[in-house]
Amino acid sequence: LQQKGCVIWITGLSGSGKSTLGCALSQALHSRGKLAYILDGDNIRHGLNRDLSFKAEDREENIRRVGEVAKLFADAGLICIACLISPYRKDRDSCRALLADGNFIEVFMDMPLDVCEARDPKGLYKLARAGKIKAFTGIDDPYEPPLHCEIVLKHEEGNCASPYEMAETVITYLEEN
Ligand code: GGZ
Repeated sequence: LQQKGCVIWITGLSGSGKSTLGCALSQALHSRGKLAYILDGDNIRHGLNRDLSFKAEDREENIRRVGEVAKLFADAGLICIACLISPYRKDRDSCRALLADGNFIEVFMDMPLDVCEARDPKGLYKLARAGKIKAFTGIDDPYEPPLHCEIVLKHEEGNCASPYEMAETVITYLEEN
């Protein structure tokens, strides 16, 4: 098996398409014979991180643990795709620091809040606006967009790239770097 492991870290608001991109990317990699594995915040919070809430220090611990697990996958030679809101810049940077240079690829789902909120796939924004979920990212909890990340997937009005097109953008980056 000749494959260099790495971590593709997808960050962005709830409803910005992180998990959808993660799945499309994983499929595209598998179809090229690459081993990839998804770590999804929503799933991990039901298992490994079920003891963690959404207060700031628990989000930090959530990201720290997933960063360590992602590093283990990368050490094992897999392409680890992490899909978490990961709202704090310093926490993402700490995960980056665990990997060798070039092996942490940060992908920012640059999707405006109003678009995420209009999509509201799980009705969570509605609950947050009604005060039924507290500290919801983008509503009453911060999101710090990356200042320097490897890939920005920008939402263009009326010209929305499909998850497959976005996955190809990431794969092109991997091939060229
Ligand atoms: C943000 C929340 C919250 C609050 C529940 N804030 O879009 P989803 O529903 O399916 O995924 C979100 C998930 C966020 O988990 P992460 O582990 O990615 O978050 S973090 O990186 O900030 O630790 C959302 C749901 O959990 N969810 N309450 N208050 N998202």
